[in-house]
Amino acid sequence: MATILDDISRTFSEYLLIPRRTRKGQQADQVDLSTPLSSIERLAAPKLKINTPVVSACMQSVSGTELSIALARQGGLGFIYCSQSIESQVDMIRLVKSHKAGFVQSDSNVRAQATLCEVIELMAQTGHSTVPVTDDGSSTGKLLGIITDKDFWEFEDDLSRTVGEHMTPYSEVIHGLEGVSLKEANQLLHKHKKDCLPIVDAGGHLVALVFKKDYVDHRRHPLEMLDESKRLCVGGAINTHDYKERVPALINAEVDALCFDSSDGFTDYQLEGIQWIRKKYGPDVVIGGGNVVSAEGFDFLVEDGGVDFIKVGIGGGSICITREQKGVGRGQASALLEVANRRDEYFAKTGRYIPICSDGGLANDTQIVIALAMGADFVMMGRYFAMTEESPTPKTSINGQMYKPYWGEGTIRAQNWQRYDDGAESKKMVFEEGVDAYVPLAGPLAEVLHTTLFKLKSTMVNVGSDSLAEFRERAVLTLVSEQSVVEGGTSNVFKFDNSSWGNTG
Ligand code: MZP
Repeated sequence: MATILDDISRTFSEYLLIPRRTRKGQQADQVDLSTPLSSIERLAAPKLKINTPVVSACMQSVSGTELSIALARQGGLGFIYCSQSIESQVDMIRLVKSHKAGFVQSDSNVRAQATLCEVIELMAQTGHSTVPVTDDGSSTGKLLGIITDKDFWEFEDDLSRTVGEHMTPYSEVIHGLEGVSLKEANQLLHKHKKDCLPIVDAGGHLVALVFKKDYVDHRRHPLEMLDESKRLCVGGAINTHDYKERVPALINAEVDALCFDSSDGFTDYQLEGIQWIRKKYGPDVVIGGGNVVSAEGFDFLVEDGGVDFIKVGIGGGSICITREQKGVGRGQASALLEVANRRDEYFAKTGRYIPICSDGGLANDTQIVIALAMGADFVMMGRYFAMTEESPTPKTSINGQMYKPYWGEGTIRAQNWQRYDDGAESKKMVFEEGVDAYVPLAGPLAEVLHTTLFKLKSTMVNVGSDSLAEFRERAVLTLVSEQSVVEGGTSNVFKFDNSSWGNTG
């Protein structure tokens, strides 16, 4: 006969945090939100740590290039989806990694014979006001000079004159030599009061450009997730079907973390995939596994597979209908509590700490806070990021409101056959596990996330915690009754409806 668990499948909205003592001097702006994304062996430093405990879902309508860049700049990590060809996933990863390397390849170049009119057109097209002049007009040609929008007056000068007549010639261009470090390049920019530093090789060919604005930008994003070469970090989703081809390609593109994207990770297929990657690439590559919703699933992927982090959650996603369609899943709070408990037992027994990611179903900022209090090291979100300006879908106006399309990976639209079949050969999708929907546009990622994280930090102060580890340790939660949920809202007051003020003038 089937086993019936004693506990009810519970969700985040059924819990509240009880405040703990706040120490003198504890303030939201001093809370540290950094968290490990890879296993920790006996208190050694993790291979990968993120500065903000949020990652974006491995979904077509969420983790595009622009979103992954925006999220990495806020200290989180985007997981570029694998429901696309290996080549296009690799291209997206490369785009994120090359976004702001400090050294960038020049993408607007001219020959000295070009006219001012042509260079004005180029500047308007690319938005760049500094253009290297090379012998063949390419980004790797011999550098002859630099022309900027300060070298001519568009409405005064004769625009049929050549770039060569107006540019700063190479002999007067402050430049760096190939091999110079980013720090030295920035020092040259500072010393010579320049905005752009061309880097040339021993033969005088253009290699890269370094911009002052990138340095300033970096200083403005202190939590930015950078790799050792100062490039933005990015994750890549993988599946159990083509990992033998996809993983080498992603590793070659220098992806920072891999993550199996599967609604059910408690399978021999995923175990084989993890073991294959470990055997080929050793312990250094960061691998996430899942999804699981039980201690048994955790043991399977950690003890047998050796994953770095575990994703928890089946059926809670905002666009997910797996529970309705298949009768599989578990309330997200119950799943997370059980897996986090097993993670702590495993740590006590082995000294190996496995970070846990709560994936899907976070309906508001409060639930993010509760998930982190319950033991998640970080959260993965789809809907939340789909609502931002940077998600890859187009803005759409419906009845005067702006929306963005958001669809599940288990929809026919996502054409993601591998994820939802039984791990064998791909086959035609017989039923959908996700829906195709719209979400309201919330604004730029940085602004939306800033509010969420500020709320999180302020709750952490209520619980007397300076770090996420301390938050998990000190958190005391209580189940709430339906009546206490009602009590938590406003009561017996007339609420002003801001939106109606505009209508009534
Ligand atoms: P949410 O943040 O929108 O609530 O949930 C995002 C999560 O839902 C994803 O990270 C993934 O685990 C899950 N997901 C993605 N597609 C489907 C589906 O089509 C799904 N059923 O459940």
